[in-house]
Amino acid sequence: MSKDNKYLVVENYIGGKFVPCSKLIDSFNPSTGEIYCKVPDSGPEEVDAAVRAAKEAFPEWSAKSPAERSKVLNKLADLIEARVEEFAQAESKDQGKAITFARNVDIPRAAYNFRFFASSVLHHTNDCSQMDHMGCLNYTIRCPVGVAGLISPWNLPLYLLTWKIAPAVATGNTVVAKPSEMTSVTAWMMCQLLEEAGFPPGVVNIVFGTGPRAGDALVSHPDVPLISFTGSTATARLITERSAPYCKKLSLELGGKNPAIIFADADMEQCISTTVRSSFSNQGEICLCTSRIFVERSIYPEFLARFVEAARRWKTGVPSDPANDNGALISKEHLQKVKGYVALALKEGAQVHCGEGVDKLTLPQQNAGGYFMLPTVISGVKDSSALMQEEIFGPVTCVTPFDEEEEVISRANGVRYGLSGVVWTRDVGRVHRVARKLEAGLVWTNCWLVRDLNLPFGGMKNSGIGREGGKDSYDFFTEVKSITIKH
Ligand code: TXE
Repeated sequence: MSKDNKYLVVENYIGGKFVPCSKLIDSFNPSTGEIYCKVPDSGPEEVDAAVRAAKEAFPEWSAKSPAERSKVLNKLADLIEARVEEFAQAESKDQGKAITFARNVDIPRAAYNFRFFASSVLHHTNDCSQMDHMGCLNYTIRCPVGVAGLISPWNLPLYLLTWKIAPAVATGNTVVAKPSEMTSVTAWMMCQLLEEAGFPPGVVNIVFGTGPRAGDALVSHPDVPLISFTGSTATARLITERSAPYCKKLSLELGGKNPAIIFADADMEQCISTTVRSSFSNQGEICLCTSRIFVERSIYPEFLARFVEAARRWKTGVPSDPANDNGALISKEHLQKVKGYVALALKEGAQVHCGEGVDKLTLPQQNAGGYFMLPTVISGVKDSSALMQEEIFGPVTCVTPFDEEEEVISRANGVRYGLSGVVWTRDVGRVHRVARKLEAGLVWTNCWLVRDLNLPFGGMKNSGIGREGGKDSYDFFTEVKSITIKH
């Protein structure tokens, strides 16, 4: 770890040691627009060194019992939990998110990822079948794959990175991880705890840098047989292409265009507060955020009025202030892109009810250069509009009425994405019907973001390939072998 005169300087963590990088890139504090830290601009050389270290550490780590590995994961969870505040402050500065969100969601979940997989890896069993007529016994075993390549995005930096590292190392793999170049600090802070937790050198290696250089070097490295990626669909396509010559095992967790379907019998109070949260949490920068709200026509006017009122109460401001629900968006470019969707809506004749261009956000002088945007609610948008089709990944949501169950299912499914959906109704039969027909990997009813980590997480269509969580992570991070013994 190092610090130059003015900024934090993040270093790669390879083979149990911090290794400075000669080329650095700037990473910004989204709430001020100023440089927060300098991050390695790693390329093939650094990635190769990390892969070699991971390869070297693999035989010993994979030979340990799950219980031994579990102990190390639990210790790391303890160490993160003891430093929640330190990590939360850094995550909030680096990503722009509200400190309360970092404190209550990002960092506790990062620690829990290690705790969960430390425990779940102890409980898996394999298949066994007998063929008495052949005098054979068949059984399966699962072996770690080798060096796992893990690539994570900027929206939930430590949360999503540890969602990959924890199951990978719990199942006996060693890893080379590459966090987003825009949010490197908490991953680097975690590296400072790995030795104390008991990770042997080379089991967890973290290489920082951009996607096209460090990410691509990892994806196209011949000694990395598995890639777990969370990020955009466009990058996932590139990764699929680049890893194809090596037939790598891929898990792709991508974006969403998630609908909330609100029937007239919904508990309005609950539904409004949860839908505001599902639309705007973390500045709308969560792949599971709601961005299309379908409301049954009979309650549409009332819903819209109350929803807009509640969206206005969702406080945006300086991330370090615990009174704020939202902080700043990740970057200037991203802010412009998100605002561009609001401009497009106006051009298309839609109505903007609150937020961008309607309400004014007052910020302290030192945050004038920050990338802030208010929760924005739009109506009157056609289903074919880019606003209803593309992942905006910001605090913008569109509200539209519907008449029939079949109609709303078909409209909800009328996008390329298929990550998640929320259904609001008290009718149990309808819950089952709609959930079954929605083209989504996850469906919540009368709630949002409730996650049992034992259940599979992932999307259909352009939202991804594969599932992770519990048994699915175990399956993904291991190779199954069928063994037959003639007795
Ligand atoms: O994602 P990228 P970006 C969506 C969201 C957002 C858009 C762009 O719509 O607006 O994606 O975000 C690494 N080879 N989501 O540009 O580029 C990159 O360095 C290997 C959805 O940040 O996909 C980072 O570590 N790796 C989402 C990671 O991939 C490459 C979360 C994700 O970056 C690479 C984030 C390459 N060629 C954005 N290019 C979700 N599903 O949660 C980039 N990377």
